[in-house]
Amino acid sequence: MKLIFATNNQHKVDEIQHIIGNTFDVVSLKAAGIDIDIPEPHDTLEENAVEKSSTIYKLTNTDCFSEDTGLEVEALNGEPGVKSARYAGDVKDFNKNIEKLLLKLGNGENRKARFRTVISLIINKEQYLFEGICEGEIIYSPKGTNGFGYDAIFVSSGADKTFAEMTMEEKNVFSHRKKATEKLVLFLNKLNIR
Ligand code: ITT
Ligand code: NA
Repeated sequence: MKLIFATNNQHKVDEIQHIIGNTFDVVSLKAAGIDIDIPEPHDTLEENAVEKSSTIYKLTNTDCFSEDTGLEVEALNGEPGVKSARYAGDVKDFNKNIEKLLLKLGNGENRKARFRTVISLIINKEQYLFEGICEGEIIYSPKGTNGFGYDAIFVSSGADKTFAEMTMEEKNVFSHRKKATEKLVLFLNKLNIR
C-alpha cells in the first residue's frame, strides 16, 4: 500500500523507507507532485507533526503521515528542540545550526542530548501519534559526512561514532526515527493494513 509522507526532507524519506522495507510504499510530497512549504508554527513537536499531516490530509483527502524531530540538549534546557531546523536563522543551514549549538555549549561538561521524533498518522479519518527517542551526547567538533542535520555532532548511547560516521543501516540500529517508525508499522499491522 502507498502512504503519503508529508515531508520535504528526502533524508527522512530514505531512512523511513529503509526501516519499513517493502510492506509500504512511502511517497514523499515531491513524488506525489505536491509542492508546498508546510507551516510549523507551534511550540511542540507533537503539534507541528499534527499540523503537517492535517495540512496534507486536507489537501489530498488521502491517508498520510508526517514527523517532526528535534534535538533536545539538556544543558541548553531542551534547545534547539522544536527550533532544530532553523536554530541559527530563517534559512535551514545545518552548518550554521551546528556552529551555534557548539558555541552555546562551549566546553560545558554536561553534553547529554536526545533526538526525539514524533510521527503523526492520519488513517481512516483518525489521527495517531508515535514517539521515538534516542539518548546520547554532543561531541566537541563535527565528525563524519553521512546523514544530515546534527548527525555529525551526535553520538548515540551504545555507539562509538557519530551518526554521520555511520551508514544508514547503522544509524537505523539506534535512531529516534527508527523507534517511532517501528511503532507506526506495528500499529498499521494491527489494523491489518499492508
Ligand atoms: P519536514 O518538516 O519537511 O519533514 P525538516 O527538515 O524541516 O523536514 P523538521 O521540521 O522535523 O524537519 O526539523 C528538524 C531538524 O532537525 C532538521 O531540519 C534537521 O536539521 C534536524 N534533524 C532531524 N532529524 C535528524 C536526524 O535524524 N539527524 C540529525 N539531525 C536531524
Ligand atoms: Na520542517
